[in-house]
Amino acid sequence: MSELSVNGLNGLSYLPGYFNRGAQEALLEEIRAVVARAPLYTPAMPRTGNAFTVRMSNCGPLGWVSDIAGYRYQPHHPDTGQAWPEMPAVLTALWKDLAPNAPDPEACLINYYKESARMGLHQDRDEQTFEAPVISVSLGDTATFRVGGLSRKDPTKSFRLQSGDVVVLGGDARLAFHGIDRVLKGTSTLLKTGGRINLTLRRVIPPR
Ligand code: MD3
Ligand code: FE
Repeated sequence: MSELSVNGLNGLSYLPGYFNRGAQEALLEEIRAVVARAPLYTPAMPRTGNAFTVRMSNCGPLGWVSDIAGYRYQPHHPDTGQAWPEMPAVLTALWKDLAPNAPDPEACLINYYKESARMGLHQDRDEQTFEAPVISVSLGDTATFRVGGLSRKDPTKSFRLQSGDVVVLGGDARLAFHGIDRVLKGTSTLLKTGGRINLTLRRVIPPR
């Protein structure tokens, strides 16, 4: 585990290779089962309705969605109207391992990047609490991701995320600007047709 230093923010930890190849394959099977019930959909940007280049799904009691009306968490899939599938036990175990004092995760956002997909610089602030960290798992092709500071104007640093890597965004880093610049084609054999999956585990509602 290593602390990444960006703009002096505390709470940004990087765990390269947290999941070995066998564990990545097992996790991928769990995600395939989720996506079989809650298909990847194409979110739209608020106001403009422009399509995201990333396709998404969720598991857990809540899921993050975006459409012309805005960003929000909701308990059902925007297309099927069905409740999101349960969060796989391996993900709740990951959370317990890395955020033992945080309340249970309520949402796991599944991002699927094809070769040309990107995610612009943004903050994760649609949750009603920022007490818990966000925990990210990367599967498939390597991505270059960028992390800045608490202001959009702050300088950014870029890092590579490989299949099996985990990042914990806690403390001040929880509200850092970040994004995915590109996915490096052909860098992993995990996904037979290439691309990248990122999972982000989140607590949405303050604990009671
Ligand atoms: C959170 N996902 O879903 S995860 C997102 O790889 C998102 O799909 C990216 O941003 C992805 O909202 C990045 C890794 C990450 C990196 C820096 C962060 C998440 C972060 C900084 C603050 C909060
Ligand atoms: Fe984000």
